[in-house]
Order: sequence, then structure tokens, then C-alpha cells
Amino acid sequence: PFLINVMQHERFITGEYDTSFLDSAPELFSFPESKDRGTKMLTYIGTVTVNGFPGIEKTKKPIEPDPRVPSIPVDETVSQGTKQILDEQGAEGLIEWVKNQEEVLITDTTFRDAHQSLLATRIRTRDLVQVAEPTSHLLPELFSMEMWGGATFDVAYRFLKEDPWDRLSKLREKMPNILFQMLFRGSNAVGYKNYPDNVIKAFVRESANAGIDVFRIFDSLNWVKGMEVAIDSVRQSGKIAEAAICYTGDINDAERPKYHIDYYKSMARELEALGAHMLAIKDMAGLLKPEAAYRLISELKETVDLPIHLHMHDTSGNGILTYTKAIEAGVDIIDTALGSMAGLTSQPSLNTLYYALEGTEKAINIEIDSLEKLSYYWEDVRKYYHDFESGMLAPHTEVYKHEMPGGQYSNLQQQAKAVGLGGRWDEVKDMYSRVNRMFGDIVKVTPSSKVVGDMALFMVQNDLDEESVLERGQSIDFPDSVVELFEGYLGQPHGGFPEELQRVILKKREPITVRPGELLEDVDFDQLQEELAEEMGPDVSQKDVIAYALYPKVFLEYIATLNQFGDISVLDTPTFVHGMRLGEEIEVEIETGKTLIVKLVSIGQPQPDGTRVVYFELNGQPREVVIKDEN
Ligand code: 3PY
Ligand code: ZN
Repeated sequence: PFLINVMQHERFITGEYDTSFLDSAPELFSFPESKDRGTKMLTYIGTVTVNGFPGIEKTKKPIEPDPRVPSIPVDETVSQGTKQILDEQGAEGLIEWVKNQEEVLITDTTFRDAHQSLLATRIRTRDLVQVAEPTSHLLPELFSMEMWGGATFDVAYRFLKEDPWDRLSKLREKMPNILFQMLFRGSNAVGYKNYPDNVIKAFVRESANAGIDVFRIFDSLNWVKGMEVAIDSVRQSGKIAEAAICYTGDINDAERPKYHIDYYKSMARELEALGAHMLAIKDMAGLLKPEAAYRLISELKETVDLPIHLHMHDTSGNGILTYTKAIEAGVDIIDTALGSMAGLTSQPSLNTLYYALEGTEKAINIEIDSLEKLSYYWEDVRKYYHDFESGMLAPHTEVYKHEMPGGQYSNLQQQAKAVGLGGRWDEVKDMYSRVNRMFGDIVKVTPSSKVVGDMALFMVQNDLDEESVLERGQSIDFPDSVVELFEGYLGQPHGGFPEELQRVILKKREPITVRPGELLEDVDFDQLQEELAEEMGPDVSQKDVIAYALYPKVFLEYIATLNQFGDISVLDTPTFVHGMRLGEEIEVEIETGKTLIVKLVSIGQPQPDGTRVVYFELNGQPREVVIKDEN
């Protein structure tokens, strides 16, 4: 195209050019939109229109008005916030600042855990970016925005077909004043298994450089050794290492002595000694009851000299009461979500907590109007993702029995349906807690929670109980995840594994007791880079290489989708999920200032080879794509 551009240029044709011609005629470098890019996008729209979105039932595209994006005055400059304190005063300075605050500080989880727990992590970057600037203007008092990590990394590539690093950089640009926080699964990074140490270090370095400020680090068995490399790497990056203790059981239940208050106090001391800047209590299922919260926070405050950050899920409906008690006991920071994205398996609502504490000496220092305006936006956007809602409609107190994390409940329900156990869901829930007891009462959070879920499904499906597993175990092929857990590849649980069960599950295999990272060989990043270059061409970034090291298969599938459909992150969410209605016209801004107008004209009858021709207009020109009808 470059040569054609040159030869067709008016000044070239008339011979009026000299050597500065190339510099003075920038239009030479603007090439016509490749036909390919348009066709790829139409192929995606055609595919999802004909076949529906993978994993959900095909439904009619609803007509939704544009979401209510809060407006901000054109000339308003954004207020400085915690990000400036960290950048100017460093990690230690920020921690001092936190300790000096009278009011409780707030982390907003709307951009991460709220949608991970309510909408299967499906919120797309464009819906976050659209409200990012208003959020940074309206909520400058926030301690942090949790907006990355957990399942968001994997789901972005796997289901949303977008790059999570791109999300981080776009949000960072629009929100310069608030600390960005991510959930990091210690040696499991943002995955479901232990990775070699050099992967953990590279991931932390790269994400710190890309804009993450606070790393909440946990281990899925509360095994402190599994958190060491991550804590160290975060400290070296100059960012905040927030070490988390996962909360399970009930400190006030005398019949559950394994997770006694002393257990938490001693883990808190260990984490402080390891150099944690802050301590998080990560109540991933929402088991911390109000009185227990008061006791836990009060005693931890006396035990360590670190700010304490409390995270919980509102599954039982007791969240606001628990937070109120924790605030009374002097907790430094709590995690909440915006009203319309809060409650149930998500975090408690900040809007609700605001009113619970209004007029008291513990009042929340944030404008309620700002919270309501942002809630409108999420109320509208949440509708786009209706098909991913869990179906839980009311507070669910049974969580105190089964102890499933907020993000797991709907997931396991889906898994159960997929293996034909949808009608036996009550049995699966019950089995989940029985498996927990069989495993010796372990911490259940990604990925250990997934192992408990896998085993529960396996036992219900095969009509096994505790006794038959031990009696017939030698001839049973247990799920891979269960074998790996008992081999020690997720680390060591408090009190060790039950020995008899371990022997039965492992058969002749020997378990390890050292940190898996000590045995795993470093990943060769140069080699991965070369492998990727073959798939992607020479433009492979370090971020791509890290993603490929974490998820080889998922990442290659993502690249294949990009090759097939182009960058579909630019589509609006209703079109991304449902495709288009007949006769509908949409505008797609494929890059700043460059918009395609797409109209769906008609869908042809199925052909003998199982395909249909889908007829579009692209910028007024007729275009057809051939789609395989999978129905
Ligand atoms: C995650 O690891 O994704 C979690 O949210 C655990 O609670
Ligand atoms: Zn959570």
C-alpha cells in the first residue's frame, strides 16, 4: 500500500516533489482500512448472531438504553489521592499515612471481586474504562480500587478475548489518583497451580511497572512459605505487600478449635516478620460473624503493628453488621462494592454502610451522591451481563455450613450441571463440607476450593462416601487436582494431610513437603518468546510471554481468535454477547476517531453444508460472510 500511496499522490504524479516529499506528506502513511479487518469483525458478529455466545443460552438481543455515565465538569481537575502519597512518600510513607487516619478507609471492589462473584468475572474492559474517569473524580477519597487479579486475568483471555494488560494500562491512564490493587494467589500467581519462582517474580515486576500498587497476596492453604517469594518481589518493586490470612471456621465456635484465635494471631506475627506492609483478613466465603469480627480485629491490632484490611462477602446478609463491628474494633480499611454491584456473593454495599454509620463518629468520609451516581451506571451495565448472573436471589445463610467462597458457588453449580448433577445440587453442597472434613478441615479458596469442589462432584457422581473412598480407594482414579493437592503441589495445610487418605489417593507416589517452587525449574522466557514469535510475528511483548508462561493453551487460543476475528474488544457489550438484530445499525469505533458503520441486512437460509450467508452493509457497502451454523 505504501508504494501505491506514493505513486497515486497528486504531487508525485505531477512531478512536484523533492526529497522532503515524504516528510511533508504524512497522508502517505495512512493506508486504507484493510478489507480484512472489516471482514474479520463481521465474521465475529455473524458468528455470535447465528450461534449465540459460548456457554450461555442463545437469547434475543435486548434493547438497552445507553448506560448513565456520570458527567464531570469539563474543566474539573482530578483531586490528588493515595496514589500520589505512595509515589511521593514510598511504601513506608503510605503505611504511616494509613495508620494516622481517624476514619475507616475504603477499597472499592466493583471492578474486580464484585463482578467475579456476581457475573462470573465477565465485565469487559470497555465498560470499566467508560466509567473510570468519573470514578476517579467522584471517589478520590478511596484507599484503593481493586481492579485486577484473581480470575480477571484468565477470564479476559479465555472468554472475553481481550488483553488484561491493556485493561490495566487504560484504567491507569484514566485514574491517576487512586491506588490500584490486585489479588495475587501467592505461588499460584493468577492461576490454579504453583509456578516456578521466576514466573512469580517476573509477573510482579511487570504488573508493578504497569500500574499495580497494592498486591494482596494469599496462599490457598494459608501456608506462609507459599507467600514468601511474592511478598519479597513486591517489596523489591517498591509497592505495597499486603499479606492476607484467609479466614475459615469460626473463632468463637469451641467445637472448631483448629481455627482458633491463636491460629490467626500466630500467622499474623509470621507475616509481619516476613516484611508484610499490611495485613488483610480475607473472608472469601463470608463466614466472619459480627462478634467474631470485633474480637478478631481487636486482638490482631494488639498482636501486630500493621494496618488491617478486611475483605468479606455478603453471602449470608450479615456483611454490614460484621463491618460495623470491625470498624468499632478499629479496622483500618474495608472492602465494599458500589450499591448496584454489592450484596449476596459480592462485597457489602458501600452505599448501605454509609447510611448505617451516618451521623456517628465512625461516619464514612465519602459523598453519598457520588456513590449513587456511580451505582446508576452499574445498574445499567449489569443488565448487559444478565446471562452470567448466578441466580441467587436472596441472602444465603447456608454458607456458614458449606463454606464455599463467593466466587465458587455459581461456578460449582455450573460444573455440577455440566456433569449431569444439576438435580442433585443439595447433595453436592453437603458433600462439599464432608469433603472438607475428610481433607482435615482445610482453607478453601482458589485453588484449594476447586479441589474440594472437584472431589465433591466426583464422590456424588460415583456414589462414594467417606468409608468407601478409604476402602476402595486403591482402585479409584481420583481427579488430577485431588492427587496434586495430596502430593503437596499446592503447599502444605495447617496440621498436615490426613495420612490414611493421602496414602489411598497417592497410591505409590511420594508426596513432597518442600515448597514446590524449590523443585520447579525456572521457565526459559527467551524460548517462550521465540515460540510466540512463530504464532504472533516479531511483536511479542514481555507481557505476552508472561501470559503464555501462565496459560499456554488459553493464550494461544486467544491469539488464534485475534487472527480470526481481529480485535473484538472494540464492540459494545450487547453486540459482543448477542450479535445484531435484523435491520439494526451499529457504530464501532475501531480506533480513536475511526468508526465503522455496520448494518445487519439479512441472514440466509441454511445451506446443505451447514453454513449460512450473513448479509451486512459496512459503511454503506454490501458485504457477505459465510458462517457455520452450529445449532
Ligand atoms: C480468587 O482467587 O480469584 C478469589 O477471589 C479468591 O477469593
Ligand atoms: Zn473475595
